[in-house]
Amino acid sequence: MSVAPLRLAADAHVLVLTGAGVSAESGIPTFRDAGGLWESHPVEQVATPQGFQRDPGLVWRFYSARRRAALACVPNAGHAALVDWERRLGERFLLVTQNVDGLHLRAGNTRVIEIHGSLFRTRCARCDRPSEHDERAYEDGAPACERCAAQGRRALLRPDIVWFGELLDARHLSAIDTFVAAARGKPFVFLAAGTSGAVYPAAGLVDLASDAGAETWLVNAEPAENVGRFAHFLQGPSGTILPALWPVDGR
Ligand code: BJW
Repeated sequence: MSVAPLRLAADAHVLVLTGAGVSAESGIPTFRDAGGLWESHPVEQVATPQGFQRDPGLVWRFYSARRRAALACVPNAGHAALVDWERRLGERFLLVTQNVDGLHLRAGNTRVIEIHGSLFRTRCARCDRPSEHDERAYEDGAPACERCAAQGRRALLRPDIVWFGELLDARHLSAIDTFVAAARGKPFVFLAAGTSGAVYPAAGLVDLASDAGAETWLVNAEPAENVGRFAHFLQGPSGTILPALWPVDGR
């Protein structure tokens, strides 16, 4: 596939939004494609607070299996390209990911905001103790919060994932706003990759960036639901397109 490289000004800011498609070539299933996660696991059962209340054991089995699967996968060429973009742009780069698989961090990106949480963090469903790194699998029921237990309260631990109907972390949204404000009036590129553009507020970031003057690009296997809001659409696998978009000798 031939891809005309991006032409980036020396002081360009680049905001990238990634979704499940970016990890597909690492072997992690997407959500809404044929054979995707929602086909075998109804979203309301495993990815809503109500589903967790109804059957916390089922939810933990779902996330335990995904923890194991994600740990067995490795980042692909699309992830590696974004590490290179960060290395070249420094503070003028920000990666916002909807993915919870940790592959961007494992690839080496540090300027990453995991807006939908992380498979590898666990928090209490009731108290505000900070979430903790956790790679364990819980197959025999949901674990209890020891801090709550010490205070005589019964509470369960849950995956630190943003489920449907839950608010995103305000600090994350504010960090994105700060980046966009810094990019306003400067050469600014917004690029979304591997996402269906179906879930908000992530699907609305293209509008935030456009309003701040960004040139907008979508890299996706299929036209996303919000494809009409992008100025450029490159159809195909992100693992091929992202490395070709801004090759090392591209500036
Ligand atoms: C490739 C490829 C390859 C394949 N290369 N491409 C405004 C309007 C309407 C509704 C709302 C709204 N604002 C908020 C809402 C409600 C709701 C929402 O958006 N609903 C929509 C379904 C309409 N949003 C929320 O509830 C959010 N909270 C919130 O806004 O709170 C305030 C509020 C609440 C209620 C009402 C109003 C305001 C929270 C959203 C949290 C989403 N969490 C999930 C689940 C995480 C659990 C888990 O991981 O287990 O996050 S949903 C799921 O979808 C997951 C993903 O991060 C997210 C996005 O999916 P993604 O990444 O786009 O994956 P896919 O599978 O959909 O698409 C993959 C794409 O890749 C496809 O297009 C392929 O073609 C492509 N692809 N291989 C390139 N190799």
